[in-house]
Amino acid sequence: LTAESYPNIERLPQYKKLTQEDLSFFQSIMSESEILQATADEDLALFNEDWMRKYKGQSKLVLRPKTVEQISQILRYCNDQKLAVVPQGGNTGLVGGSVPVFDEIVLSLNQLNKIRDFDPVSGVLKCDAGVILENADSYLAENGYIFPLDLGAKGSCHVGGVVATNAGGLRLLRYGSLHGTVLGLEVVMPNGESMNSMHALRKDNTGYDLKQMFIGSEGTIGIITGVSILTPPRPKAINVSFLGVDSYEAVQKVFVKAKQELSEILSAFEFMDLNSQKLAKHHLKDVIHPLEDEYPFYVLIETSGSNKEHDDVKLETFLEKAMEDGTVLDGVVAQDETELRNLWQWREMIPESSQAGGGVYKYDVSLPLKDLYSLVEAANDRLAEKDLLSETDSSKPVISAVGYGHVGDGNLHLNVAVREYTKDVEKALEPFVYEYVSSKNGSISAEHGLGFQKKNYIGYSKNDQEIKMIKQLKSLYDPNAILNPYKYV
Ligand code: FAD
Ligand code: 2HG
Ligand code: ZN
Repeated sequence: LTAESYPNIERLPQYKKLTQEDLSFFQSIMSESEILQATADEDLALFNEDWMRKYKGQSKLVLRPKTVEQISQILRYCNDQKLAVVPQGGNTGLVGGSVPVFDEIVLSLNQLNKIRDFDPVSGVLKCDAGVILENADSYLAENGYIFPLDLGAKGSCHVGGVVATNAGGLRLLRYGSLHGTVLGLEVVMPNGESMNSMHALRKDNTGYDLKQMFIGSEGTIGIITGVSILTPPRPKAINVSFLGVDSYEAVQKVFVKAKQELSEILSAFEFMDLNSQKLAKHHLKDVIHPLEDEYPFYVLIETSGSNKEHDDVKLETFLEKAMEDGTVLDGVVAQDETELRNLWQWREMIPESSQAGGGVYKYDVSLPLKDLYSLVEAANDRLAEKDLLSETDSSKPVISAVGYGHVGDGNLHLNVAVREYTKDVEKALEPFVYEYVSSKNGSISAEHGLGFQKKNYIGYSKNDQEIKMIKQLKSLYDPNAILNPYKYV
């Protein structure tokens, strides 16, 4: 979808259109390799299109600075000239926040990518915002530590990008949110001023905790250039088990038992419905599913600890009990690293599998645990009622609506796999999904943010006073609104 296909969006005339003079300025502060321009053969699609290929901007210029000083100069200039800018990390965001809507300049952090410092005693890592998450984690592994966040996009997303989205990921249950683990940030403000707050302190009660404002701000109020984060010791023993259960009730029972029996070694608790596994099977083709028979729901449990024998005994006892009382119907435990990765892929590949048929509408919500799966049922009913859904009939736009997610965090991912993006499907689901979530006192974004997709729906999760204060902050720090326009603020 391009901005033109959205009836209520028009390019705002307050933003200047790029001129030769502007280009000359950028060329005066950056080298050739740091500036990418659209040409007849190069439409900058990698930077204009999002991961889902759902949103497409028309930027003619991508800047890829290598220093914080350059970022300051760029923003100071853009602010003076009223040129709009979209900060971009690994471009793996799932709400259309990382790509331009019209001709905004893309400021990519992918060349600001150095590890700055690591303290092996405290475990505090300081790095540039553009370091790829997996690279940060590999560096930490060499030092016996682990990045306190892991997600399927780790090979592409940036440390700065995950902080800007406040991504949650697969182990939030164990290591908590970035609001707790990030100890400091360096941020360039829209006027070019740099806020250096790269602290390494766990405790610091001296006034407002300014860094929190940028965690989850989605590039609307400043550009994160450096991150200081507390990393935990890398667990020596990891176990993964993949279980089949017969109802969502049973998923909840297994969760309670897992907390009781595995307590401090539980590091992930994920659930998947049968339809999500069908999509993954279709996508992964020749790979054999871990469980021979089909079950209505699946659970992936990971434990991490420091003593393999101890963890093995705990997991065995837990599984024995859960199978004896019939809560778990079948299950496997990974015997080595390869099997472990194989089990994880049946969870981690769902986002990709669900869009392989053409496209996907994604809803990332928080709901009370008892209501978590009811949204998937309600969405399926609604799509069937509107006659939009069929697994086999290719004249219907929707292939399947599947549910999975981070049960441990009360976070459901509803993915509606479609053959193509259509207004009919979008209208059937929005605001229906948001109304449903709001009626259950949930959040319309648990971890992916609002971006462009949910810009009109913030009112379902924030009240008028909260929205007023968000807007006040935005106009205080970005009075010309040059940063990430047309998005949620
Ligand atoms: P981008 O996509 O480039 O940007 C995201 C937003 O942050 C944009 O609004 C952008 O303007 C802004 N931004 C980026 N960098 C900066 C910066 N340095 N300063 C200021 N603003 C910036 N999310 C989860 O929470 N949990 C998951 O388990 C999870 N799994 C995923 C699996 C897959 C396969 C994919 C594709 C995505 C997944 N995500 C998940 C989505 C998640 O939001 C992103 O992967 C990640 O947070 C975005 O990082 P990025 O560097 O790609 O940022
Ligand atoms: C995950 O948990 C990510 O896999 C992506 O947050 C979810 O694609 C999605 O909807
Ligand atoms: Zn997720």
